[in-house]
Amino acid sequence: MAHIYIDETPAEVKNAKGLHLITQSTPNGQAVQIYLEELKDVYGTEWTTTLINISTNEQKKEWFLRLDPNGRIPVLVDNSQSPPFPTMETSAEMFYLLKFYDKNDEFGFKDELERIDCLQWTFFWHGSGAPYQGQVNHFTRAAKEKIPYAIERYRNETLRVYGVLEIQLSGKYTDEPKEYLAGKGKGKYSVADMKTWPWVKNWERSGFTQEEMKEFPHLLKWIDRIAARPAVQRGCGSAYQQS
Ligand SMILES: N[C@@H](CCC(=O)N[C@@H](CS)C(=O)NCC(=O)O)C(=O)O
Repeated sequence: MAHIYIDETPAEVKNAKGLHLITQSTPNGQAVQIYLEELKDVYGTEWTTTLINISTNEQKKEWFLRLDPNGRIPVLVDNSQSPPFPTMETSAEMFYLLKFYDKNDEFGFKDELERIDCLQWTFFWHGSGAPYQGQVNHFTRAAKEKIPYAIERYRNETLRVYGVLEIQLSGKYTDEPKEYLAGKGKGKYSVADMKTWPWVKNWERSGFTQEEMKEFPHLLKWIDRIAARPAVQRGCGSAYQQS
């Protein structure tokens, strides 16, 4: 951990006073951006940011790989730890913030079973949502060759996981509709929602139709409910756009 910074590490990263986020405003970047903005509203949390452009492959350079061997944004470093502590993977970064910067569990839970509920919905999107919707974007937009089998497989899988979120939010099997993914009763806005929302809100950009989305009325209302939050708007806003 002592050698996470080298000469090539940008000064703004190694000299940051405390929390520093290296990001680009993609759905993965936005998840952590939104949580930091929420923490600012509750606790006045401060951090600094380095915006990178992943198309230049900055994230594959040694200075970056020393912080995140996976070479992907976002990365959160905390220079207030001794030695400085880097975290990779959005959900782990959010759980780091929950542990060290959200002392009242404002966006988490104190009850142990609700904590597990929050973990399971965060993991669900991390492992079973983001990778599929990411592949939809890749095979429909980025891939040089259009492969119908791959497009159909990942579109269907993404619609299936949207259906899982719809089951949870509609209360189909519990007779208790929820406003948020995790927590007792109607649920509570938490890192599970912040992890999931930046992807799902992009359903149209991922090529899903209004007709297809009609199957998920509770999910669509959840998208609007979260979109109305000022911190969410800032977390996806101009402060994170490359100039
Ligand atoms: N599982 C990772 C995924 C991170 C990820 O895929 N980041 C993308 C941008 S959204 C990236 O950095 N891509 C550039 C690359 O793969 O070189 C997380 O949740 O943090």
